[in-house]
Amino acid sequence: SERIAVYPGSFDPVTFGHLDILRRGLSVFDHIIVAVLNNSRKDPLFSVEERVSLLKEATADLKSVTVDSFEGLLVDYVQKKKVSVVLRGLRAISDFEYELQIAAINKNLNPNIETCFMMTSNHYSFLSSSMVKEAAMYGGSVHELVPAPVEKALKEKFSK
Ligand code: COD
Repeated sequence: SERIAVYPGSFDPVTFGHLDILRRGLSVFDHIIVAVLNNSRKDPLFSVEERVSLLKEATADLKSVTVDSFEGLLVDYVQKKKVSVVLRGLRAISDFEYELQIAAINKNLNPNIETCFMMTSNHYSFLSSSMVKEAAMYGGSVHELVPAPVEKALKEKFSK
């Protein structure tokens, strides 16, 4: 049977760090569903439609990837998709506690779902969506951090 994982996140916006985990995840899973959180509590820079669309562009060359969005609990979405594995990336030590908390809550909510962590490549270990947004907001170059359509979308957001 196919090994499928859900790769959830805010992806506000998608960076080369996210894409690195995705590509490497494809060496372990046959198919990955990228699930963008549609969260009204957080205040994202990009709408969920924009985030999904930028992810679709960035993953257009990856046949075994689908991009979707979800609301509510991650474990409910994962179960609805009949998947039992959540894929997450781990960067620095600072990610560990946050990721451990999410994984622990999810395990509590649904013990049948496993979280699988992949270590970030050293090259991207400093990279986060929030740093990218801050750099772009002050006119810094994010060319090496995000795909070209994301760079363009950031420029448009901050030129307003
Ligand atoms: N290199 C490698 N991996 C990276 C990098 C990088 N440079 N940057 C980010 N990543 C990884 C992250 O570690 C993460 O695994 C993934 O990419 C997505 O990152 P983000 O920052 O876009 O996503 P988050 O952390 O905001 O996502 C949080 C969730 C959406 C998963 C979480 O809030 C959630 O599930 N919410 C739904 C409600 C719910 O179920 N709550 C209970 C559990 S918290």
